[in-house]
Amino acid sequence: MDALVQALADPDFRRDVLAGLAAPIRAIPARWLYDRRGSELFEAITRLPEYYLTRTETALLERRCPDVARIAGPGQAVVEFGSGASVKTRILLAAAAASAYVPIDISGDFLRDAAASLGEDFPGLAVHPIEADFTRPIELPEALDALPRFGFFPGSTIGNMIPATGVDLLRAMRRTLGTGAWLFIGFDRVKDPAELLEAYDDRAGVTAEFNLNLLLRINRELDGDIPVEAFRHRAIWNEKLSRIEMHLQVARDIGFAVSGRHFTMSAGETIHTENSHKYGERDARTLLLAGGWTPVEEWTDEAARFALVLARAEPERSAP
Ligand code: AVJ
Repeated sequence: MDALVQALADPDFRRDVLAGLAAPIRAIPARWLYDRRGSELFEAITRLPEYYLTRTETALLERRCPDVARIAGPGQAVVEFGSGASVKTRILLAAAAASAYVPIDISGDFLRDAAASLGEDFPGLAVHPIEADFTRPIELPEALDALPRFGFFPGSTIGNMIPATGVDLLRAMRRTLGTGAWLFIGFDRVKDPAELLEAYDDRAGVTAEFNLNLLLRINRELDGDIPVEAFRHRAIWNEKLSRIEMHLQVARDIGFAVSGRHFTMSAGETIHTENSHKYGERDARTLLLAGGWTPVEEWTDEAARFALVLARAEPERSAP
């Protein structure tokens, strides 16, 4: 049985978990939070009263997509990076008179289902799903060669990356979309740390369950015996790095095994599981410029909790 579990385990998951648990500062990449259960829990998070992000961004999209459509013009090939959140895509497409829609995601099944249902709801829209890792430049289908390009990256997903990785991603998007393309991107704003902490440590404990689910996943998929009940969810505001961090903190000294390797942790130690960077008005612009995108227009809600920025890949200039 153990041998079977081991043989079926995702080798990338095992590599990341073993390396992350052995590191001096223990950390596991946030992407592994999103197994089936993790994705369900994240959906539940988006409906929590404390988690203002999704609600605020969706209302902003409803209100501002007509402006965006006017600025960018009709006939765009809308390229969505890490699709799946098709609610937001529908708001954009309903306002935009786009010619084509290109959802890019690493998870193929989900991608094809979402693409099929969108194709039905927007007849006349050419849908070209691409199963790929969008952190690297992607060759778009030839059928789109003549169309203007419009990248869509909502959800403050950019906030999951440290700025250096975010800039690499923005540059890869520029390579994928080409000079002259638009990028429409969501940023969560810096705000009162108390409000941020509530959003990442809700009263109902859904975010805690989302975080702790990673340990259950490790035990199940990597033949682990981590005592999950010894861990607690922690959300921390890191002022210097302008980000919320999620950690799993152990309450007592423990020893456990994962994939036949043994680990120990002392009371109070943590495993870092996610970052969610928050950007001020100028921070967001600087990040975009560093990634090769010139901000053109931006919109926020009345409380300036969340921002949508429309940027453009202008021709690169070497002087002055
Ligand atoms: C999906 C990365 C935007 O950082 O706010 C929510 C993930 N983690 N609550 C975020 C998340 C804990 C979310 N993103």
